[in-house]
This record gives sequence, structure tokens and C-alpha cells, in this order.
Amino acid sequence: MRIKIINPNTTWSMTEKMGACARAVARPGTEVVTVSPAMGPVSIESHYDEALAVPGLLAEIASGERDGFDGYLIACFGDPGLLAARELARGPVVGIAEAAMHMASFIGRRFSVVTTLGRTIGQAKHLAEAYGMERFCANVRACELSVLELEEPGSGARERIVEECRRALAEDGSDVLVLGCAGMTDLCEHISRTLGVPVVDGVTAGTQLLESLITLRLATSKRGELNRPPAKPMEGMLQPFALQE
Ligand code: 2AL
Repeated sequence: MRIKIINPNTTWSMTEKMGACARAVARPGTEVVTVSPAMGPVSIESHYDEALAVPGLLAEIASGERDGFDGYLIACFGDPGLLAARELARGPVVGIAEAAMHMASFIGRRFSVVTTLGRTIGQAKHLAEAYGMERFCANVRACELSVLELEEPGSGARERIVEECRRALAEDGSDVLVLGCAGMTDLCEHISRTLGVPVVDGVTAGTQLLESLITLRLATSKRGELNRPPAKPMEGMLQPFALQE
């Protein structure tokens, strides 16, 4: 099978890191292609960033459909553009936040999400509610690190994330941790070993969930709301996004 992992921000060092972590867990026969869109924000940590990341992401889904991919993983914890991507794709599309939250619900009673900046807490809580995961989600906490600080050697990011994870376990009553940013994917094992609890990373969890859906031949339902959107003209810079009949 061929899966496409889309990092909706344009920071390729992060995209490559995700590719390495996803390939480490993917099945032997799976081809994992990782991309960043040609346009968009370098990191996603506001509603504004998220909205502007979506056109480039959808262009990657559209080109993926032409290239015959079997499924897609949207690798940003806000799950930007997830439902629009499902409208465009024939195969399954998984977001890393929904993947991580669902996986976490199988292995504990309550999870804490540890994310980057405090301003992204609201979006993570909103997704937990939207996915029906609210009752599993003990708390969403931030370490006040920007996404790009995760990419900087010597930023102390790893230590700060471990400390926030430690506080989460002490204060939230949670028994599982969920990493709140795709850029944390490479820290999963270290945090789990250091703190002695399961740590769910959406990039690896999402890769395996996507493989399961494809193996089971479970694709996005085209019966109703997620059917292909109606063809219509688009104006201005969005002209290339107009769908044809
Ligand atoms: C993210 C993420 O996963 N990628 C990105 O650019 N921003 N999430 C976050 N909470 O900051």
C-alpha cells in the first residue's frame, strides 16, 4: 500500500523527522511518502495559521488522488482541513489528534495532552469534544514552546516537555500521555521510558490506524456529507482549486 503523510506546515526538517518515525512503525509492504505543501505557514500554532495551511494541504490531497495513494495522514495536532480532505479523497484520511486520542482511550482511563503554546490548548480541547473524547481527556497542558523551537538543537525543548508531562501525571490524575504536536514524534519513546507510562504520538498511531483501515478496505463513505463537493468556479487566487464535473 502507498500512504501519504502531509505535514501541513512547510518546515521540511519536521516533515523528514515524521517520515523516519512513521517508517519505523509501518508494515514492511507500506510505501510512506511524506510531504509539506508548496505554500503555507512554517508552523501552525494559531487559528490563522491553521486556516492558511488548509489550501496547500488540500492541493496535496488532490495531487495524491491523481497519483493513486491509498490513504492520507494529516500530521498536525489541530487536524486542519480533515473533513474537507475526506470530501476530496477516495481512501481514508486520518488526523493525528483523532488517532492519538482514540489510541489513548484503549490503554488507560484518562489521558493528558501536552502541547506547544498555551494558545493551542483551546483547539485541542475543541477536538476532544468534537471526537467524543472529552470524557477520556483529563487535561490539555502547554509547555510554552513554539513549534519551531522543537526543531532547534539546544533549545531545551525535550527537558521542558518531559517536565510538563511529569506535572501532568502528578496533577491531572491521568494514566496516559498524548503528545500535542507532530514535531514531538521523536520524543515518544524517551518520555515513556523516563516516566513509565504509555505515551501516544499521533504520527505513529495515525500511520498504523491508516494502514489498518486500508487493509480492511474501509474507505471514506461517499454516501452523504463526505461525498465529492459540487463543481463550481473559484475566483482570484483560488481559481486552481475549482473542482470539475
Ligand atoms: C502543531 C503541529 O502538530 N504542527 C504544527 O505546525 N503545529 N501543533 C501544535 N500544537 O502546535
